[in-house]
Amino acid sequence: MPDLSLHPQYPDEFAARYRAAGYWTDETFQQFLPRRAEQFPDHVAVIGHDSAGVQRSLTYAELSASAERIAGGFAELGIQAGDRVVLHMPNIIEHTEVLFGLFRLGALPVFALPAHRSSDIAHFINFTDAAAYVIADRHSGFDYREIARTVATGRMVVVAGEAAEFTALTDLRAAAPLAPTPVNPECIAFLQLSGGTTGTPKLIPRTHADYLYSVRESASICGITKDTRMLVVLPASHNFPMSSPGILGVLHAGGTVVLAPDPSPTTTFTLIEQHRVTISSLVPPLALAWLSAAKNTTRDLTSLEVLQVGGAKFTEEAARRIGPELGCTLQQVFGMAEGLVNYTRLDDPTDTIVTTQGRPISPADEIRVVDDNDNDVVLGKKGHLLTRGPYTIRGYFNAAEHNAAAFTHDGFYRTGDIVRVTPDGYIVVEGRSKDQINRGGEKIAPEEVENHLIAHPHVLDAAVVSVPDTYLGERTCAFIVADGTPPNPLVLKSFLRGRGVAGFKVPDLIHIVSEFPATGVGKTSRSELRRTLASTWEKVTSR
Ligand code: J2J
Repeated sequence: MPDLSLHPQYPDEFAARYRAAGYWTDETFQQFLPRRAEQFPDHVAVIGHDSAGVQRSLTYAELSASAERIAGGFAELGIQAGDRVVLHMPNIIEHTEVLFGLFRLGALPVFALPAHRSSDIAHFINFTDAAAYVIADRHSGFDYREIARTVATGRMVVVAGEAAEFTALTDLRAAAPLAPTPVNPECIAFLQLSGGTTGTPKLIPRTHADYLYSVRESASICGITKDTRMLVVLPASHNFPMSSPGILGVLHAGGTVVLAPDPSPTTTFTLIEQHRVTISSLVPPLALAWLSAAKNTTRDLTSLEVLQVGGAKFTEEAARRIGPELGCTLQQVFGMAEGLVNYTRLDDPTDTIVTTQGRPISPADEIRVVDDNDNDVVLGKKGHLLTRGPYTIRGYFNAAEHNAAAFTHDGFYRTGDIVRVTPDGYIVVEGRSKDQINRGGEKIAPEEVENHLIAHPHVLDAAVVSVPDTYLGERTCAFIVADGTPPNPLVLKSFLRGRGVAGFKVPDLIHIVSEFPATGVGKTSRSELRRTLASTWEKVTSR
């Protein structure tokens, strides 16, 4: 049973400072929705398809009432405040209802992404000792109940749609509304997921006070009001569409969230026209897809005022096309689920918007750019980005050993990003030092995939590296040293899927080699090996 108090808290002096400055308030996610429901009872809070594919909308009053009943339903199932609940739903309206139901109860959502499969989910459930697993029945051709059958034994499973042998979400709605046990604003509200650099994804404990601060400020920086209509195209549980300013920023201001059931331009452009959408957020490959589809669309996109792009580096060339071709303002967003989020401001000069990844939300965000020995570099030079501040975690959940490496002794988070800072304080992302692949915004830890590959009887060793890709920015390539007969790449890919590895983590390319080049010994040798192999690949393909 993990002890939630094991997670490193903000030191008292910092907490006192953040409170005194008004960054941290007493508001919690438990109160968040009921308060908005009093302010904007009849305003539409969320529009989306439900698990049966029917488009529905809920006013603030309706959403709040639904969350109360769902909270009561979870309580009747024995789920209590402080319990972890893995939330594994696509962008359906039940996602928002369950999210606020769990907040109401004081249970802690663990935010799985729709693309995660049994291997990830087993880890989230076991590592957090989750009391429940909440899913949609099926989505995009995948039956989530299969995961429940394999990895959620002994946990409550709640299903939006056809529940089969599990508990139906509709049954929870029949419960009496729950009078909640108040929660402390400086306690953990939920667990976000890290992109990961190690064998298993790390979990990010965010508190009510720190997260709500980032949400309120993000809403203000992005000009969110009750007239905002935001299209949520990226997976709703991801930190970007959840909080930058995302679903929570829009609901904070009394605006309307429109959930896109799939990210295709056909679906999203239709929704923009239908609901007069004013803002959306995308990863770079989707922004490229929108640019290309906008040329021939008959849909009216003129309501779109702001398009946020983030999650991976957006090229200047593509960035310059957004304004003229989509008729809206581009906002670059460089953020991370661990905390720090940077935005270009809506009134920044075009050159700043297209050539930088923005500046931090808060005057209290501390930014350091350092060399390999943690010495500050000269302003404007490239280095490792370290950060500390009122909404950046001080440690991952239950990961003492990893935390010792991922944070400095004085609490700065080592982002693993290589950046430079411009004279006016804007950050330009120049690269990465962490062992992570950024496949169009989806983060992959090479070590995790290598561990799955090595489990194959004909794989002696594996190294997963990133190779450049014009559309995704990066793709993955697995170099394999065979044990006996070299495995067929297609067989190897289906072997990984069979082990419950998420589709985006399955290597795009598989390359069999007779042996790996010799690199230095010691702990860093695998990253060294990956770097050597990545450059080998570039040489092979440029021939
Ligand atoms: C280059 N790299 C970027 C950018 C993130 C808002 C926006 C994004 C995320 C996110 C988020 C980048 N240019 N514009 O949580 O609230 C890479 C960096 C970073 C890592 C974090 C948010 N924007 N990145 O992407 O936790 O390497 O959060 O450290 O998924 O994505 O990934 P993640």
